[in-house]
Amino acid sequence: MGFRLLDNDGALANSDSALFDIKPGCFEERPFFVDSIFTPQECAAITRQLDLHDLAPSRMMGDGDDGYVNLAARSSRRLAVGPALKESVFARIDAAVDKARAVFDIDARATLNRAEEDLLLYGPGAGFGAHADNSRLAPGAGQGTWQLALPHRKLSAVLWLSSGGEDFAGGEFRFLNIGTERDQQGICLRPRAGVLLVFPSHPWYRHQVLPITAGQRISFVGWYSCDRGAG
Ligand SMILES: O=C(O)CCC(=O)C(=O)O
Repeated sequence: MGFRLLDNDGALANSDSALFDIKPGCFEERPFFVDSIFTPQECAAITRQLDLHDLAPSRMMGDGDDGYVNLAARSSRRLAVGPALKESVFARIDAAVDKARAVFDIDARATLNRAEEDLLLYGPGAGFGAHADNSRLAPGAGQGTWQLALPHRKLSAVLWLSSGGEDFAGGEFRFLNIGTERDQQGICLRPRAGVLLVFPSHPWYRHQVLPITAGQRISFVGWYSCDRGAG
């Protein structure tokens, strides 16, 4: 059965204190969207235009006043990217995210708007700890109870610019709660240059990036709000 993003998120979106329970060891098959939107050659051309030394700490959900925390040194770094390059890459990502709406049963009258974006670089030893893109673990409520922190994020999109096994080793993208009883480790995806992954930002799609053991892994990330049309 299709997964209704708006219905499922509605309760969470309306309250800051809404809690969302995921029990340990609880796996489900839920959809995500994968498409190849750039060729490896295009990815290499984009990478050549980046300054791989212009780095800042990356961020994730946390207890900061604005809902974020900066991550420690053994994590991905945020890369600066000029507006022209960023918009030309995101024009293609935005169009693919719009195509993905069918997978998530998003109402045709709703509009998806890119609300935030990041460009991430991972060197050897770096990874991205398990997290949900719009929620954080509720303080004192025990493992698996999540609290909505960034309600505007409804869909997450990740475009990989480099390939696992070629440009870097390790660095798999792992959904922790998606899969069946058979794959208790969740689903692990090996990034390929030019491939876009789209999934809902809420805690069912909790994910992590496993540590990179060699090379460099680069990804663009975008978060989309979903605004209902009038009427
Ligand atoms: O780099 C990736 O593949 C994923 C990044 C991520 O999980 C995030 O920015 O929230």
